Amino acid sequence: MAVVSYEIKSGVGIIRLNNPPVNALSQVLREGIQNAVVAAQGDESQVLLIVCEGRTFVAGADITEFGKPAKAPSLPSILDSIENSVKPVIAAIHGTALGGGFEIALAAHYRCALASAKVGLPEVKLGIIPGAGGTQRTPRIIGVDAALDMITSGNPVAAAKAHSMGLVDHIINGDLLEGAMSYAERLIADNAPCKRVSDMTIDPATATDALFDSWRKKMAKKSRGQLAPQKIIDAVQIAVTSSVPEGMVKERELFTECVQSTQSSAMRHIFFAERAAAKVNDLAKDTVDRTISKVGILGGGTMGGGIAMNFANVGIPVVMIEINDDALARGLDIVRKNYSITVSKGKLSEEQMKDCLSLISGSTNYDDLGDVDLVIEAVFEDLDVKKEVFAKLDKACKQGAILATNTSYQDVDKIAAATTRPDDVIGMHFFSPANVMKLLEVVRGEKTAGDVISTTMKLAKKINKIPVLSGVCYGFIGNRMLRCSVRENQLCMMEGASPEQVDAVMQGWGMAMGPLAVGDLAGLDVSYKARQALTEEQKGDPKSYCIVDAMVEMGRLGQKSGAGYYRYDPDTRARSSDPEVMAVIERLSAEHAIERREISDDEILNRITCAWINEGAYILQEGIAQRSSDIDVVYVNGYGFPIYRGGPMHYADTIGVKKVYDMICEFQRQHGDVWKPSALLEQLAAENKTFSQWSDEQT
Ligand code: 3H9
Repeated sequence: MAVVSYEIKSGVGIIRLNNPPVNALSQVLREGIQNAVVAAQGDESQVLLIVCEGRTFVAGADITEFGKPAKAPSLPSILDSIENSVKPVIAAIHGTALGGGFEIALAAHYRCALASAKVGLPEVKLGIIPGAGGTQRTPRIIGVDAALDMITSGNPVAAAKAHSMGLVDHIINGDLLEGAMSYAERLIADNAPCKRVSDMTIDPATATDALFDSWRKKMAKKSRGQLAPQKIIDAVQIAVTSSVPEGMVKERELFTECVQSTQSSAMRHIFFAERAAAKVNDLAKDTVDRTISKVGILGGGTMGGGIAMNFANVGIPVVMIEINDDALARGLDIVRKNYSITVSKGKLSEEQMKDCLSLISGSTNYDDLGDVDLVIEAVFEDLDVKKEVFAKLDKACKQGAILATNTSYQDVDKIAAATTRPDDVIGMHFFSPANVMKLLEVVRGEKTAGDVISTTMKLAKKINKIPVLSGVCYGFIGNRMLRCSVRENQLCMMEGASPEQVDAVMQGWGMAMGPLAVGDLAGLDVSYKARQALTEEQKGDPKSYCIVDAMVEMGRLGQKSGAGYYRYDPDTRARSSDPEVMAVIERLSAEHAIERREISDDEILNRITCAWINEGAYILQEGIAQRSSDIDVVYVNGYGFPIYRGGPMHYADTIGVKKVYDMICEFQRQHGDVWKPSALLEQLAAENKTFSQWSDEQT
């Protein structure tokens, strides 16, 4: 079928777009729309209807074309043709009309949408601003404040709400084409005019400088370090005093500036990386997924409860198993409280909460796992305990059930070996809070069956997680790299930095929080306890953990005990510096005969980021991660890495792999073999290649 086809029915000129999978506005589609609209001006049709084949209306510009030389016709010129059409143009929306897709709809004279459709301008999530009138037309319809909310958040708006805001004129229940045709015929009968959004104006009283300033401040805080949100505000402000054609010229300049920025390139990288991460390279083509209709969760702690919610939220029944009635009641209560918080925030209705809760049952008997298709173990992080649990699961669960462990460090192969069916065993490493965090590390054991991997990856998407496949190693992808950066933040403090300096550097660079503040939040005892299970060799250089151990041994466990690297106000949790901590650090430096020195912010940044990158390179060379962008997805979605820097491996590609290699070699000279560069890093530096190029070559 042609990318764009045209026919006239009952006076309606139907322009059908068909560019699977999401009708992105690639050059052929743009050209096809332009030609169809222009040609239709002189034919016998009375109105034009733009409608899409497939699963969605146009989902926006073709993101793969960004950064390449622009090819005519440009989207703004097509929108000119649409808006200046002599006969009314109607956009008929199903699925999602996003970005350039919604901008087409805004240039049309009427918009109708299926009740299930959504519209939105998600460009900000790609580090850009709408570049085809979105910032100029939207505020004319819904006002400046609502437009800023919609465009700076990038969140889609459901059809009913869009209708109430005036963004959509007519809602269709039932068949899209039938509904759109009868709407078009009604417009013909009414002799409806070409209603142009460009003819609308913005009331200046609703668009004061103070309003724009408050949005600038709000976005500087909410999207710290990001360029696009500020440019969106600039563009919307321009709309107040300019005509749409004038405003679009300026909007285009701002759009171009954003598209060319390293921030947008990083965010586009993450967009494609998240989609690539779901793909498993070596699965047999004929792999048939297992059906997951009921799930068992072993352990009703914070983690188990959070995991259970993910399944209930998408209508999959869950049975939670605990060791006794009290523990079970506590577990179910955690879930109830979490849902109540969501209801109180207005993000869930009472009715929805009841539906979800009705899907979660509890038991203290393993026999109640007999009919589940997947069980996820979320018990204490101890290999022996987990092995015992898996031996029991092996007996209790039916043949064909997937047996998953939520371990964050333990050896999935050893856990699998405790069963008679290691091919059914897999790791599902959720991140805390498990009902909120998007990342899911799916850990394939040596014997995990292909259909178990495939089922788990798809199930992750179903429960709205972003899955990344990892092989077995201590800490998998994320925590293994984290250990290396923690080593460096500890050593920087031993050599002269303060917790405040380390946190300020990393937060200032864009991390959601400084690493030491994160430690306080997670609880310093967590890594302390994990370390107790390690041999001296596995623990590494005592200088790299003596500070955190001292904190724990002083009872400074972090926020939960009111003090860690910082002190916390018991009522407000406000953080303050504590001279006692500096005294401990200085004492430990002296005990280890380290002469403290001034450490530059750059050194801290480079040591922490290079520690991630070098370990990431080892992870790639060992085949633990499938591709370098998977590592980026893990860091952006699980570790507070700034999306606009694209993840550690993309960051290395951006600043230059050779430069990173040279820094690491220098660190090795200064600090020893913990900094031994990975062979892969060395190879890429020699060949002047990026991680991304290398990953592409592997598939
Ligand atoms: C824009 O419009 C700028 C304008 O203002 C100005 C221009 C001048 N381009 O997500 P899925 C691919 S900026 C190219 O798995 P779903 C995607 O990579 C754009 N490719 O499906 C994947 O490929 P593969 C503003 C795209 O059903 C496949 O399609 N628009 C694009 O879960 C399926 O995608 C956006 O930011 C694209 N625009 O979700 C919307 N979109 O199979 C971005 C998708 O090879 N898209 N692909 O892995 C989305 O949010 C989701 O794809 C959507 C469907 C909700 C539409």
